[in-house]
Amino acid sequence: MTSGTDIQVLINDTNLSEELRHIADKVRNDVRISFEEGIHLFEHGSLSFLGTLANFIREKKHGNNTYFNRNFHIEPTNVCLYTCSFCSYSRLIKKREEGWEYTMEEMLDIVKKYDDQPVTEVHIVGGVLPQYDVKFYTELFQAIKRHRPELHIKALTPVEYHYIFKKDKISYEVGMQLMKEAGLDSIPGGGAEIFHPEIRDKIAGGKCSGDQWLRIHEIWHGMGGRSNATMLYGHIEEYRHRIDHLEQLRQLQDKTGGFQTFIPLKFRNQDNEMSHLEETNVVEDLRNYAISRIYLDNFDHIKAYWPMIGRDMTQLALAFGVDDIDGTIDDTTKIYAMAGSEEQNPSMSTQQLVTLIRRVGRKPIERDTLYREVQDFTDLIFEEDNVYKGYMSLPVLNG
Ligand code: V47
Ligand code: SF4
Repeated sequence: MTSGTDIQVLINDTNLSEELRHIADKVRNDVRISFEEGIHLFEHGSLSFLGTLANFIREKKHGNNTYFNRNFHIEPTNVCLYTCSFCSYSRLIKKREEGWEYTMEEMLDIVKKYDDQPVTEVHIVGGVLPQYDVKFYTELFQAIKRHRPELHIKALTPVEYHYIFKKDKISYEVGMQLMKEAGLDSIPGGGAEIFHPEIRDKIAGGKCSGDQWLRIHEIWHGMGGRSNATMLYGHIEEYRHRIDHLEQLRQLQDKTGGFQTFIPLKFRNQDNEMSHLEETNVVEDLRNYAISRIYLDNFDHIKAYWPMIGRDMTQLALAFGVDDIDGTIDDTTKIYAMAGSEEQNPSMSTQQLVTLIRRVGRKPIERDTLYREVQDFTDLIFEEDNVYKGYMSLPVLNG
């Protein structure tokens, strides 16, 4: 675990450059790093240097607490009229037979499947198609709330919102108000990709711009709503595009305080138009988590999306700034399975998730979408499971 002493060692280490020691000093004293320093970290920060800084921040904010929630996903369709080159969905517009387009009833049936399960959140996101419009989504949210009022609806991204509001010729403000009244509780982080137009125009041309993505979140925050943010990295972008992305999020967060968590999403290269690109390696992924944690000083949480990166990598990420690992997902989240995620069947029970967290000496805390504690699993022994009893005797839960 990282202490202030570990950082002090870096500050005094004359083998390190002046610039890196200065950054370590800033982190030690809670001083924000600059755009140029962010780039410098990407270019010159070693894995161990970045890990020490990021873990210091993570433990200062959360100690060993590691959050997860119990949620399930609905993907209304896997067909999309946009053609983002990193996505496996858009090709389906040509191969419709491989696609699905759920009706309202089919989506409600998915919700009902979880009636007797202690889930707190439904995460709804998928492709963009004309039949899924303002009327459809407001009716869907209302129907979910009628059926299960306490279920938190985390749904759609500015990509869908921009499209459906434009189609109905209503402003973002009016549109988001309609969504709120229908039962929308929060907005997930998707659709952010890379904000910088040099990259966005090449990989996600046609859908909402970076500015529009940020504007919709700003309006939602202004209405008292909370949301998440992502960054799709490891394709054709340069480090300056990543830092630009983080900078824009940091500036909006200064203004609104409405973001809860930042989720770096590693580009996966299976079955999409960028399959020729090599994926980033483990070291680069951990460095990216760490720099995100260091740069986004005004974000409470950094999340690793475990179905995408796999269980071993998730455990590693917990030492590089990550304090949240998303949810227990009992059905296959298909967008990732298609793009080549580590988990071909990404489901993990609460018990498995708790074990994963405990094994690396952290404290598993179930949260709801708004990060209110639901249950502390640190000392809970699952009755039917004798594997955990072994771990409980290890001195791993320090702090
Ligand atoms: O915006 C698509 C990404 C995102 C690929 O807010 C890909 O809690 C990697 O945003 N390789 C949607 N990524 C998912 C998302 C999300 C996930 C988990 C939790 C939350 C949250 C949000 O998935 C898209 C896009 O950036 N994506 N294709 C790919 N080939
Ligand atoms: Fe459509 Fe989203 Fe895939 Fe782009 S990333 S093609 S908007 S589903």
